[in-house]
Amino acid sequence: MTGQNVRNVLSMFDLDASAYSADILPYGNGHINSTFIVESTPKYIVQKINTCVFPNPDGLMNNIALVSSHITSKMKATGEDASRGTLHIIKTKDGQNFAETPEGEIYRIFEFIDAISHDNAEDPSQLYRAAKTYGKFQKMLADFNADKLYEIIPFFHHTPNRMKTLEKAIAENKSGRLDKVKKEVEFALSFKDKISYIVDGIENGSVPLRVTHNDTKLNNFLFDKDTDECLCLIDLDTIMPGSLLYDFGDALRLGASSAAEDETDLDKVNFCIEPFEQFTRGLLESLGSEITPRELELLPYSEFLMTFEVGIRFLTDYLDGDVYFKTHYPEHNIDRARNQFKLAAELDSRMEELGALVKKIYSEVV
Ligand code: ADP
Ligand code: GN1
Ligand code: MG
Repeated sequence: MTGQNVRNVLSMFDLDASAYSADILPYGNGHINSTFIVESTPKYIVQKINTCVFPNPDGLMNNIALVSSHITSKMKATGEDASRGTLHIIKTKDGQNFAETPEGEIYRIFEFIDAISHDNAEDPSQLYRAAKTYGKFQKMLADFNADKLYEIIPFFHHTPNRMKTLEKAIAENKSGRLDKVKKEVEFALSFKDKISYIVDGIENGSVPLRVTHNDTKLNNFLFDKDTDECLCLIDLDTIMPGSLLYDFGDALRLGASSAAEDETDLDKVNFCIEPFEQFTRGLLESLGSEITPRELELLPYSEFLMTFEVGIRFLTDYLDGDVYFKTHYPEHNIDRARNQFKLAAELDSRMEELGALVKKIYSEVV
């Protein structure tokens, strides 16, 4: 897709006049949508929505509109400036939350939030600040009526279901790549009995359903580019009822890794305890005794599980022929899977130590 396609789309939206002739450049490192920045004053973020992943743009954009306006009102009520506190949708000239081109492509535009994201933590204290932002996000949404939300991707973090999808991909071997990944498949299947603790908790009520973000990887948090203050969580595409544990684990799978998600030198891919400690501290300071005993107990496990889960999703996509995640070269998905499996194995072996650390932090802050 070229900047010209995006430029044609701009005329459908109600923008500052300078935007229509400004430079348009690809932006960010998301794996799902195609993101561009419009270099006008003010700047804008334009996204072509991936309709294979999000086939209901109406439901998707309605969720984002509801959640972002809820957050905006909460912030305004406490006298805070919401302009960098959540996403702000720019409507089309006919008042819609997205535009459809004659070719059937779906685009949306947000105000550009003057801030940056980090693909990996550069300093463990970023995780403390991210956790505070997450805690605030969670609190602001505590009285949001989850029934208003369209369930964007059912079973999104249902790991046993993700395992079934992997097994189907193995059986079908659509890409013909199965022989190359026997070791990874064996690794994935060996964890089959250890992947249902969160869904079991939801079922038996020990893990409450909350309105959760469901995609809290570090580059979905924005930070002030000068002060590194953590400002907000973006990428609200997967807001749905879910578990706090999904968001905790997903934030740390990259936030507490020593390397990028696609680092191929696995000796460089290690779990770092300090960001884990910082994020846990920030979250527990924010949520206090609102966290249930079972949630507390499963915090370390959730990081293992979210790392393992996305590992099996990358492996599944590799076997399916790279149809879901954006890839930049043929082996990208399997490199990501190996990277996440290395971390997952390390996390699995450190559960006791991390459990003790969580207990210690809880006793200090709550
Ligand atoms: P994807 O769903 O593909 O991950 P995101 O919505 O996360 O797409 O956007 C990709 C990246 O673009 C983000 O990681 C962030 O760096 C940047 N970004 C997205 N929206 C905004 C915004 N409104 N203001 C500033 N940066 C943004
Ligand atoms: C995708 O959209 P993005 O790049 O923030 C994916 C997440 C994965 C992540 C892996 C809707 O996140 O679930 O954890 O890639 N989002 C969707 O990096 O599938
Ligand atoms: Mg993203």
